[in-house]
Amino acid sequence: MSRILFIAHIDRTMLLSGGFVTFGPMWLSAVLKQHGHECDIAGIDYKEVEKTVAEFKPDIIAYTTFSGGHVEYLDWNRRLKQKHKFFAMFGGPHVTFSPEMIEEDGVDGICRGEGFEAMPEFIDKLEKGDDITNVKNWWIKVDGKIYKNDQRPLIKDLDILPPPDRSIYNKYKDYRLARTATVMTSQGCPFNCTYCHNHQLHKMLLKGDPRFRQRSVDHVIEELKELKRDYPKIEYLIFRDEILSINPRWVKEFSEKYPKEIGIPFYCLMRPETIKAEVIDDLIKAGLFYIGIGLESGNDFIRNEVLNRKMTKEQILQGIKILRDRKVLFSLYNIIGAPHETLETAMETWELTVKCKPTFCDVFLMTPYPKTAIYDYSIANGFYNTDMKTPGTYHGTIPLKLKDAPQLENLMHLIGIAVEFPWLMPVIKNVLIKLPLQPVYNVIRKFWKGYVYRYRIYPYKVNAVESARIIYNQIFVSKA
Ligand code: B12
Ligand code: SF4
Repeated sequence: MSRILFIAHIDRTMLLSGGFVTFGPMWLSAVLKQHGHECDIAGIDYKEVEKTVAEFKPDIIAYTTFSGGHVEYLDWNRRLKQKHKFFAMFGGPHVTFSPEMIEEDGVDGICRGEGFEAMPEFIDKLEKGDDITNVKNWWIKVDGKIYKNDQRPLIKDLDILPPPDRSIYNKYKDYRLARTATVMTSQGCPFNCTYCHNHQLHKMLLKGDPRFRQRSVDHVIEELKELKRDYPKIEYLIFRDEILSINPRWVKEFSEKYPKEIGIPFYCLMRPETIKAEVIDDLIKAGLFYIGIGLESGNDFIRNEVLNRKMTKEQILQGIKILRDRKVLFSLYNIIGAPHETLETAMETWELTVKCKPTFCDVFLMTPYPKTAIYDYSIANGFYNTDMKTPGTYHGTIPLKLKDAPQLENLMHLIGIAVEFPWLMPVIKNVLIKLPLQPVYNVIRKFWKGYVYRYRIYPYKVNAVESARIIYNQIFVSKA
């Protein structure tokens, strides 16, 4: 039996308001517990991590890395290594695509891609003192020498997995108090948007590996029955799948079983051109409360050539009409700051969004993650900043070289309001985005978002205790 401490990003405000947890550790913990191991988690900040290490005394520290956040984990790991003896392993999207992180000081092993089989197999060998240099998916450093192994096939049937182990988060009061929980029914996405990790994953697939896998409806329902039993406060579910409703037959079965057995209102994501009336009707029957849609850009060249979204404006408007005809609440998510973006192209995004009349519009700054197609495109086409770092948020500064960058950054904060009140756009475009008032615009964006979340797109109202905890966390605890 090994003691494994997962380190993953934990934001207590997000735990309470959105039940936001990291699925990798939760799911891996469930699998590892089946193999008789003990698991814990930490990740609020270094102080919490250090305290947990001292108390839990892990044999293994297992980091789930996102690009950008990995830098902090490397630092934490070096500091921990000075005081404690443990095996430091790293998994998650960052090391999957940047496995050369194995060369960093203090990194003992990295797991590329799926960990469900790779992690227990590796730990079993480590525990027994067997050769650990030849386990598939792993890059390993032993006595300074690096061993690089091939990928293994993906698990074909996700139903063989136990449900994610939510209990590792129970030590956080904010999680126990949360009225929203997150769920994942699938892995992968068949599309190839240039800024997303899926096209990178597709390149790593072996013959016979599917691009998209979904658990059976019954398997998901069993998990949700447990969730209802263990967390009776839950009033809202967020399906974290890239696209929940890719398979209409699955949705039909879900719409028959979910309302009877679970009946909790839910949120999910969809692509506009995949919106079909029958599927939406089934989702509504199941309990759809609110839906998130990536519009991304109103400029055809940026949307289809640069971002590879492959959908026309007409398709977007048709999909949105289906939602509006049924009075479904929906958010549109847009990206500002892609290669070739100018104020004019961003205005096209605003115009198309206004035509769609969403319940809410959220806008993010383009962040090209290392090894993605958009990252390579940015370099090849002169948009790359040599001092570009991977930012930890989509709401800071535009990392690419764009002539209108400062104005676009200001616009990102104000565009949501300008979608709601289009008559504000002339003053935003001609005056406000030219002023150096970004911190003020940031506050305006956050207030607007808070308002919409409170009054429009959550099925319950945040109560006084929750508000007090959220404010306390934001001031004293949360890093985000
Ligand atoms: C849900 C989600 C969120 C949620 C929850 C975040 C969280 N902390 O989990 C929210 C909305 C908050 C979010 C925020 C962000 N996200 Co996000 N998010 C996702 C999403 C859709 C699902 C993640 C997930 O749970 N996957 C399912 C689990 C099972 O997969 P997994 O984590 O990869 O774990 C598997 C393997 O990687 C491996 N593994 C994982 N950890 C470990 C550890 C060890 C030791 C081992 C051996 C193996 C292992 O085994 C697991 C099982 O196979 C992914 C896309 C995706 N489908 O993965 C993007 C994704 C992870 N997010 C991404 C990004 C960029 C972000 C943000 C940085 C965006 C931003 N700038 O604000 C923030 C960062 C927040 C943070 N620091 O946590 C990127 C990461 C890209 C990259 N190169 O790192 C992804 C890949 C999407 C994309 N753009 O391509 N995100
Ligand atoms: S549709 Fe969404 S999840 Fe799928 S590749 Fe595009 S951005 Fe990624």
